[in-house]
Amino acid sequence: MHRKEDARFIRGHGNYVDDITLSGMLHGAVLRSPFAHAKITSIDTTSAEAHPKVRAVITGETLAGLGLAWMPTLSHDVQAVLATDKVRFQGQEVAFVIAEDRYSARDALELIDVDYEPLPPVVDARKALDADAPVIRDDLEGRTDNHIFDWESGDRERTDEVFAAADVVAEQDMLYPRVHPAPMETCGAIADMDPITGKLTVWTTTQAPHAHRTIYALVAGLPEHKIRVVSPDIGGGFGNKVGIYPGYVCAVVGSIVTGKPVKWVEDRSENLMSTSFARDYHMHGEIASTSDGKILGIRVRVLADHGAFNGTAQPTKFPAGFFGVFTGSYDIEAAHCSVTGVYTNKAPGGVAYACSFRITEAVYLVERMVDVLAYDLGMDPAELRMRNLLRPEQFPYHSKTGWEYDSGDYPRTLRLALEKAGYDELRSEQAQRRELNASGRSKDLMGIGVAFFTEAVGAGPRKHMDILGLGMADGAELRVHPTGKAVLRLSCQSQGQGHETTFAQIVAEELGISPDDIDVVHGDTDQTPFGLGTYGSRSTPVSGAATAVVARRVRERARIVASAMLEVNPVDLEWEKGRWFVKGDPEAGKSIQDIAMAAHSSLELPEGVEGHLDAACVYNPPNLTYPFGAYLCVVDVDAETGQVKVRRFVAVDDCGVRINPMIVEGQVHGGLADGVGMALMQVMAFDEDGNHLGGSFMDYLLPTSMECPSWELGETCTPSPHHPIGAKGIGESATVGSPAAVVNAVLDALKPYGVRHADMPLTPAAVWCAVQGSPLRT
Ligand code: MCN
Ligand code: CUM
Repeated sequence: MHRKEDARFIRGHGNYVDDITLSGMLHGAVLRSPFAHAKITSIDTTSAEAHPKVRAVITGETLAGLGLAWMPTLSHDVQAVLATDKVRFQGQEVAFVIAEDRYSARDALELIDVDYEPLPPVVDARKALDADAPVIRDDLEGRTDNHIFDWESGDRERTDEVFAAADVVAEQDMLYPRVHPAPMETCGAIADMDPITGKLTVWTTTQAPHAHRTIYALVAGLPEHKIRVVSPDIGGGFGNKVGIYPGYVCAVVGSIVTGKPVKWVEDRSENLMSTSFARDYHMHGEIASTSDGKILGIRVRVLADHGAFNGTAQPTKFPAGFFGVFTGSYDIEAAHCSVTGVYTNKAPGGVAYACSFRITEAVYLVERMVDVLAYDLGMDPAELRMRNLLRPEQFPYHSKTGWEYDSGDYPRTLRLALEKAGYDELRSEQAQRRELNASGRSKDLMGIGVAFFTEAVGAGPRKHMDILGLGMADGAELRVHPTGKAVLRLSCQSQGQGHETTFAQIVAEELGISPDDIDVVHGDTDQTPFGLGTYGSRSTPVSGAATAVVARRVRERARIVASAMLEVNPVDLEWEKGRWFVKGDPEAGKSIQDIAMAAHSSLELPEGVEGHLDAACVYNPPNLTYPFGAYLCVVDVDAETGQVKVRRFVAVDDCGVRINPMIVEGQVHGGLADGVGMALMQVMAFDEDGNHLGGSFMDYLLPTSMECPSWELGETCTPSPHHPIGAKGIGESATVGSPAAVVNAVLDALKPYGVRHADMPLTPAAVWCAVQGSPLRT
């Protein structure tokens, strides 16, 4: 089925925040810090206020007067809305100008005079805990260092024992660099405080409208029914639109101060420099095995760079997200990891870019470590994986770090990927190529990279998972109108994933109503039930389950109505898609449309049965879902220029039952392109003063069709046993699994040069330096 929403998108009729214009609307712009770390000694806004088109200038001091200078982050920290004391990263919000038009607001920024006293910045996370490191968060009481948290998982002692007894131990330091999802649409908001009704409406780019509303309620002290958050069409979120940004809060305050609606939409550089980044994990991995390649244990130490405020959005009990699944897809005896989070003078964030709550980092780590081990053992990396993958009979599998993998048949999926790629032929082609290289007849290298991943998505069971105290369940409401058309209301919010299509398909499958007759309403807190929103590929696992459950409840209500219509006992009715009929008499039946009309009619219903045809549900998932996949990448590398070309990419994904195969493939295509981008091109770089070096698309590179091969997809289907329709999430799988496949492929190409590891991004310079055996200078 084609996507219902594309009819408006491909005609240019999407309705994004910046398309909305309200009567009398003013425009805001943010003044940002040029320094990574500096004391603010004074801010003079006189000239800006004198600008003929400026209506107001808001500073940290104005906000402090309202008790709004600081706001809570999603990780139990606070973040400056507008700086009052210091600036803590380049691009931090310092003042907000409200003017009659966007250009005047921007012009007036230049009229604001701020005196800064620069302070030494902490740029390298590895130096953040040094005794002489400047303390970034001196706003927090009693704070004498840049330490945020320590978190560990697994059994340290048991792991140490396993390592002590192992034949082989391989160690490797690796960095998953700071990257940014860079969605097509940047972030923005329009705030409209109605002075008569006291109702605040915020149109905003949010992946989690209900969570945002509750946070506004808590921060502003307004009751929730006086706040309406609307998330219209969104041009990509990728985790960038989970958090609340200072610009949103400034727009709200601006509307209160001026009595007019205020629009604030950031530009591309602001998006890249100040909004939620991803990764920035410095990892030290160790892997232990027998000499013939049975993996015994994995041990990891991580230093996590969280920037100037701990603004990552992770479930409360999981400060390092779901990094705990770093044991990957393998049957091992023991594992342990410890993660230390630190502050640095960089933008806050940390949940973004299809990360599945840090499973991107975990999968990259374990898949690189398996290749490092293969290198040391002189074993084929695909064979090493096959030897250690969990076996189908081990499911449900209880991992050594406490996760319950719901279902899987890993060897089948890996075998399929190897067959599709023609693995043996590729290896023989490579052997021939290496002969040519060795005899100096060619400098063209070829590499084959394999990665196998398992994700844990669909957060999550309320008793284990909450964000800022809000449990991670989601509501759904389904109403069938008298004519048999339906409306489904969801708490999650699509940013391009196609929910208006796929969620209609779930109802269609359960009730036999055409998906064209089912309207999916989302992204408006006044119109939808409460729930935590779309991220961590949770919509299908949680809201998708809620949708199947409400549809089934409606079906059961329909059965009672049908029994009254047919004057039979409900137990004597049988369901076939779209109708209830009398067992043994298929002719005597009523379609769901007939039943819907009857449910709204004067038909007498049994005692205690209400009329109409609707249902609601709050779905509290019993477990996460565990999608998985096997990826294989083939690259050609020019040893003389360091240029990498991705020749082929085979991706076999298993996300259980696929609701819409085309949408699933689209999700995978997008994620694979992300992986090529991260592996070869992307990094948010900083100089030693903390200047951001990637504030535009000239420096922060996005992959295009030129860098991507024609993806070769395959699938296996292992339904989730606890999900009502057996579906698992897919939205982040390819971003999680693909970087390791590409990096493994490049390093496989460089094997003859004795290169075992090199960090992303594997730019031509990085590859060339690795070949030369010289350190990369950035
Ligand atoms: N789907 C399906 N069958 C399945 C699983 C999913 O047909 N077995 C469909 C779903 O119904 C949905 C889509 O695939 O239409 C993605 O579903 P899901 O895996 O549940 O992920 P979410 O809908 O929760 O989307 C979130 C996920 C995340 S966290 C990031 S980051 C990301 C991603 O989606 N951001 C995206 N993919 C994106 N795609 C687009 N176009 N834009 C983004 O911002
Ligand atoms: Cu981690 S990016 Mo998605 O979960 O929105």
